Amino acid sequence: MLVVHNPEHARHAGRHEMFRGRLVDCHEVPQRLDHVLAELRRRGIGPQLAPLDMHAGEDAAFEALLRRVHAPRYLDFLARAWADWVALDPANAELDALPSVWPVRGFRSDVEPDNFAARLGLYSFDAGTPLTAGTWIAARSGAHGAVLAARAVASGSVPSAFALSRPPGHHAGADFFGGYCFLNNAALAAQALRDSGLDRIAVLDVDYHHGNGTQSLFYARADVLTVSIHGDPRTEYPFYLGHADERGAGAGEGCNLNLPLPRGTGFARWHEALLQGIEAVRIFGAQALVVALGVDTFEGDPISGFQLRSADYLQVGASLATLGLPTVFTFEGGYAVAEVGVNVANVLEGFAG
Ligand code: OKP
Ligand code: ZN
Repeated sequence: MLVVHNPEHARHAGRHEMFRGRLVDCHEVPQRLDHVLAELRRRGIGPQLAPLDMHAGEDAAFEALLRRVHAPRYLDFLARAWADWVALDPANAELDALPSVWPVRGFRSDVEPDNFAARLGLYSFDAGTPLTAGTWIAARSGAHGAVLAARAVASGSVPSAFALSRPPGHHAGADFFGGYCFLNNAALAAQALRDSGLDRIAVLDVDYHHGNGTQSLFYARADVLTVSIHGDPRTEYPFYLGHADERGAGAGEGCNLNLPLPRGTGFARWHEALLQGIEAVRIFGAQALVVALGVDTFEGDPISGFQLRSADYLQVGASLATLGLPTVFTFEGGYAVAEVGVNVANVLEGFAG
């Protein structure tokens, strides 16, 4: 299992997120990735490479891919956002930028405002995703790692790869951030697999939260199947997407599968949903698989509501491996910091058999 880790990840370090009227400590912290990498090293899962070990210098194909999956004006906003924020007031350098105003139904999103707060809101959907000094460099380096992992798998040089990065990606859409996500690593990996000549790709999202960004990016496409198993959006974040009746649109009709489960769901029922998702991937005829790997389904997760135990993740990996597909894993959620390494490593170990 090739591991492409992101050495820039800690440059994205949020101070706080808005929750119930207060700024609270961030759940999505750098130590999450450190714990995963340490556990993979302890178990000898590797080789472990950084993006620069795999591709030095300019990667024009990656730049072009980024601008096809994400809107150029959104990327340009992200690249400049921190400088714009600090230019408002030098004291902002010690604060995170959090949005507080959004264009809902009936407002215009075609005109990009000059006002920074207004642009921050145009390109986001929650106040829980701090934009910090190193957010862009961290997200961009992680996205590059996901694409490099996908290329390595597509070329056949490795059967599977884990793009170990943060911030995570599956909530990010073509032109918006939210849910701790800025660039959609899983979607970029899927598109990179397509660009490498594979015709049919499946993205299977096992994070506790619905992969709304990934769903929206591929919703009208027949070449990428998106499947997500998650807490029912009637009660669980991201609330406004992820229902079972969302099946895809136009040419993509039938190419999206949502498997929402109630808060409190344990492994037996969750694993039935996983088998259903795996069967959909098989029927679709996918030639490669992207697994959006969040382990916030863990019973000890501080912000989630499923009841998986650490040992269950071995079975998750083993079940995914029955597809026998070239596979790219991306790292998504998992906020029980002390256990996140063991849980992720168990999936990868179960997958490797
Ligand atoms: C990101 B990923 C908790 C509120 C929920 C957003 C959760 C984002 C999850 N205080 N905030 O899918 O793991
Ligand atoms: Zn999650």
